Amino acid sequence: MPASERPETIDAPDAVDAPLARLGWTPFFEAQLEGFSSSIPDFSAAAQPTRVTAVHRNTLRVIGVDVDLTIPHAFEATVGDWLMLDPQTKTACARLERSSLIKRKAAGRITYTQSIAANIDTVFVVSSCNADFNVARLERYVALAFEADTTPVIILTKADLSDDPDGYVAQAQTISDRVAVLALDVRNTDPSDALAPWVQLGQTIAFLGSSGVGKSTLVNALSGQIKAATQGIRDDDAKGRHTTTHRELHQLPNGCAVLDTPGMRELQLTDAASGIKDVFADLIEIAAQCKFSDCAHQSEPKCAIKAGIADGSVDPARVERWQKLQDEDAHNSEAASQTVAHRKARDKSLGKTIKGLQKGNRKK
Ligand SMILES: Nc1nc2c(ncn2[C@@H]2O[C@H](COP(=O)(O)OP(=O)(O)OP(=O)(O)O)[C@@H](O)[C@H]2O)c(=O)[nH]1
Ligand SMILES: [Mg+2]
Ligand SMILES: [Zn+2]
Repeated sequence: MPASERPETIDAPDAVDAPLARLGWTPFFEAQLEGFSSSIPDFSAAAQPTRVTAVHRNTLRVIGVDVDLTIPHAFEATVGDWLMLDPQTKTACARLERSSLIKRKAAGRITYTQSIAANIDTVFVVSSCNADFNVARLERYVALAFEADTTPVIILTKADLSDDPDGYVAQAQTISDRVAVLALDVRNTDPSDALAPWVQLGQTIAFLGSSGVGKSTLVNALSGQIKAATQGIRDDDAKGRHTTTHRELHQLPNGCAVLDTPGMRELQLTDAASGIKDVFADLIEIAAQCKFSDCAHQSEPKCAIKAGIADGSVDPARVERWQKLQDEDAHNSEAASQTVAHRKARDKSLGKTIKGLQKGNRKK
């Protein structure tokens, strides 16, 4: 891995409260505390920072210094968020600004955006050297991570099961020259050294990928103990059994926070235009040479992308995947904003109806 791909600076843990640093607290959050008490109504001066480690149907689990509580939902918090906890009421009185937010189109018919995690520094995009491996899927995850302002790293597990792990690595390396790619045999080798550049005190890392690729196995290997259940995959198609069922933030002995997530069945992007641009930066650079600035690279004259395909310097399959992701993202972003607009309009008209009823009642 080139040195340039390693994280340059790790927030100095001694600049902030050490026990909080072990939960991922950095100067970015510390700086937000000043001025809170005056600017936020209902803010308790005794409020203390706590991190959301799990989101349940009706509650959040928050952990802080000498705090481990279940509290009601607040501020649309997601896993990884920092909430200021009022020790008296045991409720959240503020959510800190996020350093990053990973979101996707929620699975299902109605289009809305689902937050997956906040305040993640590094996203380990996990796939395995078997039938799960798929460049198009990896590109999606990498776009998601770029869009969220995190650093993506591709991890290819089960190197022990492949005759040619280097072949998988080479394919994954074609995705982006900004993304480090590692092949690991997590069964027989401790991954701590290979992942050490990212797995540091005060950092927060997240494992994302399909079911059965070995995310929880990695979490357990890094912690040196069983934090999460793991289970064998199906023999016929190498698919996992959805062993992890909810997102949970764990603490590693070295003070790195690590998020284990359930395998995603499908990952649809929404509002990810800039993340997609980051992944396909090479094609965007070439497309800048097309005669027309809005060239669709189909039948336009003097199209640099088509010229690249013709001379073999551009992979037509990659162009197709780029266009497909762009279209999907545009479609989902539009549909999601319509859903929000529809909800707002519905809430407004419902509000009017209620007000009308209240008026009617008062007249009676
Ligand atoms: N041979 C081999 N098996 C591995 C490796 N990493 C994980 N496994 C196995 O893969 C299976 C699935 O691993 P899990 O860690 O449960 O996978 P997961 O990604 O957490 O799956 P979900 O929780 O369903 O999303 C388990 O049987 C692991 O022992 C590896 O590097 N080599
Ligand atoms: Mg798991
Ligand atoms: Zn073109």
